[in-house]
Amino acid sequence: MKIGISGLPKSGKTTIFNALTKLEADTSLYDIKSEPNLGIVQVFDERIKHLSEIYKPKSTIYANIEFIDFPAMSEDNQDHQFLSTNSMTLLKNTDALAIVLRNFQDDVLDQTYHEANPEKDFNAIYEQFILSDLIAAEKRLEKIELSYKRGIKTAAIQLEEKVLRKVTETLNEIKPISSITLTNDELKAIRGFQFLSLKPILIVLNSDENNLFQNSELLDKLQKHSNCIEFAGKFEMELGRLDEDEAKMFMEDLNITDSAINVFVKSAYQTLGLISFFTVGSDEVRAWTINKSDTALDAAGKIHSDLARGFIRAETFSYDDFKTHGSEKAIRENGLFRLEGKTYQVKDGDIINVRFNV
Ligand SMILES: Nc1nc2c(ncn2[C@@H]2O[C@H](COP(=O)(O)OP(=O)(O)OP(=O)(O)O)[C@@H](O)[C@H]2O)c(=O)[nH]1
Ligand SMILES: [Mg+2]
Repeated sequence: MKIGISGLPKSGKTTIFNALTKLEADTSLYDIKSEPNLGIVQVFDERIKHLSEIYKPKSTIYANIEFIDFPAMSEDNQDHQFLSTNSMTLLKNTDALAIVLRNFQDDVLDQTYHEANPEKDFNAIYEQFILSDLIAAEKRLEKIELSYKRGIKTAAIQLEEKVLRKVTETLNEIKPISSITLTNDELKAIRGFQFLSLKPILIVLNSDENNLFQNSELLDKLQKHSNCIEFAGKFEMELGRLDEDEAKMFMEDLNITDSAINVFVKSAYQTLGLISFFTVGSDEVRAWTINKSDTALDAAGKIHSDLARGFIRAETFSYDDFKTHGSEKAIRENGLFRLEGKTYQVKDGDIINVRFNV
């Protein structure tokens, strides 16, 4: 899964990136960088750790998240090209965006930009996403008109046109594409555009350690736009450099109960509607990430296309049952071992072995 970290200049994007990845990318009050930072983080899962202890596999594979920390978007971009073409392509290729909003006071930043105003900043960013989408959609509509004039009028193009008309209408009302109800076919027709205002958004309120957890009113307002979490970015980044016991002590001082990455991952899975299923064995214990609504067939395809093509059934039991009973044998004896078909809706924590024949 790829998550882009985006936001206005000096909102603390790279600081949050460092806190999440434990990398040490440059943060600065003055310098402006133009290239993104990349980092990959394993998604720690207690369940995988436990399964690995029992199956003792040759390899244990956790899910991972790739973070891309983008250069800043400007606040009042005249030509709406808020990122270089290269960065824009990277941004569009993400599965979700984490939008960092500055909620800390800093004399230099207050003067150069304005005093921290997270809600205003969020709206400014969202408007840029909407404008960028609108430009792309309108460009395509012009091309479609040209095709029509040349006599090219396939069903696919007509569907695309119909959806793009809906899209531009909504964007012109300064509303995101995610606010339109679209069928799967309609979504497919515009998937290639990778519209920004269609992406799941996770808001990261970057507070000062002095005002952390004192922003409930603001959080409520932001929550209306999208899932929102609050970090003291700089403090979290510094915590990442301490050993575990030391970090724990400092966290207690600020009433922080969980690491930034754990809080982030939980919220990201929720925002994106994701769950985990596991495969186990003496070779490999592994976590897989799928959508909440995915079926056993989707899960099989996630592992390998052959498994979906030759799908026979999914031998399934739940991690919780496994934890309670301690072995696959006990799971079977207690009638908790299930044979599921293609349309079975996979649940978070299912342990699956796909029987297939190709
Ligand atoms: N007090 C305080 N300062 C912060 C916090 N987060 C970031 N800063 C400071 O703000 C400045 C900018 O931080 P960066 O993380 O580089 O911000 P950025 O959004 O990546 O900046 P650009 O990529 O240049 O737009 C640095 O001087 C940070 O130390 C915070 O939570 N509290
Ligand atoms: Mg940065």
